[in-house]
Amino acid sequence: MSKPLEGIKIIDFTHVQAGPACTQLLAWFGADVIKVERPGSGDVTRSQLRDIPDADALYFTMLNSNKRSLTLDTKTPEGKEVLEKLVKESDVLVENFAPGALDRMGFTWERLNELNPKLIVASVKGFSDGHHYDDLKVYENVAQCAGGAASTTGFWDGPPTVSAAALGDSNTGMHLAIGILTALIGRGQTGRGQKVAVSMQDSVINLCRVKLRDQQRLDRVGYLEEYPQYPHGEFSDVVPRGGNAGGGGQPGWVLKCKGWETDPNAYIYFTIQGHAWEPICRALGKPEWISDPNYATAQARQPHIFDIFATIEEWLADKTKYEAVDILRKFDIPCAPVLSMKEIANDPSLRASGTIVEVPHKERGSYLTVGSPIKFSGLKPEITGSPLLGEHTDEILAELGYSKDQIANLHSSRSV
Ligand code: CAO
Repeated sequence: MSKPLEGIKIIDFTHVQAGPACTQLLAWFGADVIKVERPGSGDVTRSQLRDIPDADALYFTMLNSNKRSLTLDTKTPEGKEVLEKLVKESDVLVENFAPGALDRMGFTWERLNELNPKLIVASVKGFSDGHHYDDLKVYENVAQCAGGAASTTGFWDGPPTVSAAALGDSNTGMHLAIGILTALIGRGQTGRGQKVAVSMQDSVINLCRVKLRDQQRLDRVGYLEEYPQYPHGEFSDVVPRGGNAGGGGQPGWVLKCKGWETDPNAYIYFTIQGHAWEPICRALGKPEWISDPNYATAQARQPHIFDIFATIEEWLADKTKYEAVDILRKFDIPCAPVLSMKEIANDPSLRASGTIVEVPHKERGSYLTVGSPIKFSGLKPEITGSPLLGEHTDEILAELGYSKDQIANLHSSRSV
């Protein structure tokens, strides 16, 4: 089966997580992604949080599948020459270096555009160009704090809290992938490449859109009716942390199930959808709540929503999270078990769909990774292992027209 991005050549000048997550996605869909890494060390994640001595760490292998690896010192004249040749033959260059690093290397946008006017140059930075923090180096949690996620996550009596989901890193990579694909379509119309830039702060803000909604509602009316602080607690003038509240028009909470005393994940998420109130009452064996004026409408329920959740927890006390969901699904109630990473790793449905895949690796044996979350009717992304450092250097140099002797010289000058 041919892949839609086949024939698109990408210089993958990325490291750590935000950039690699973007280029990995494009590689799954068929692009030839050439990971350019510093000779000797490579992407820092190759050696970060190692679980097997001297083998590439999972941090690297899980973000760099389906790519080729070229070692290249782009600060030597010989290395620069190789990169220039590559730039002339490529469609996209993706980078997530610290602000100014590519310019200091001599590869400004103007220079890249001069070398190849069709090239799309895609960058991730912590903050957008011109922002008063645009000189900062940024990692995941910095972006979550600057993007409004931390101030609105956690419990109201605790500090701002970051999420385990990579809202700053992988999320920014996904935004960049959309930008690159858009620029590729644009190039089809104009024949020209362009600069595509995504900041980690902006990408987090984009996901915190509903919190900006809430800020404006709070400014206008002084309270937020779906937050646990309403109606008994206090609101200040900023969107508060709402614990596990539903956040939309549907109240919800994480509720204890059988075994919660010893199992940290014996919980379900339970949502009270307005029009599902009747089935909820039936499922819980509380048919009298259906017509009781204290319970019949969402507005009537809100003042004692936590008493309702407590009643549901009593009902859950003798049911595992799986048993509970199996009952509740029959009543069309939106709910799910709280799953541990161990349960996710072993979930047969996730294995069958290709969301969790086991892939071979030359040094590690096989490892688990997350496959494509995007499913197509005409494409089944095949996930391959990540490349070893410099595994494809000679092959890529030969494709660029270098002879065996020239390749040997590049090796001896330590440029590759
Ligand atoms: N050959 C020669 N030099 C290379 C090279 C290569 N193949 N690859 C990288 N380098 C050089 C860079 O040119 C840079 O040199 P100068 O500082 O002399 O200009 C140097 O390596 C270090 O790059 P860096 O500053 O990007 O790396 P860092 O470890 O200090 O910072 C990070 C890491 C992530 C904080 C920073 O890159 C950054 O802020 N990136 C943008 C935001 C981002 O993507 N963050 C998310 C990372 S995922 O959590």
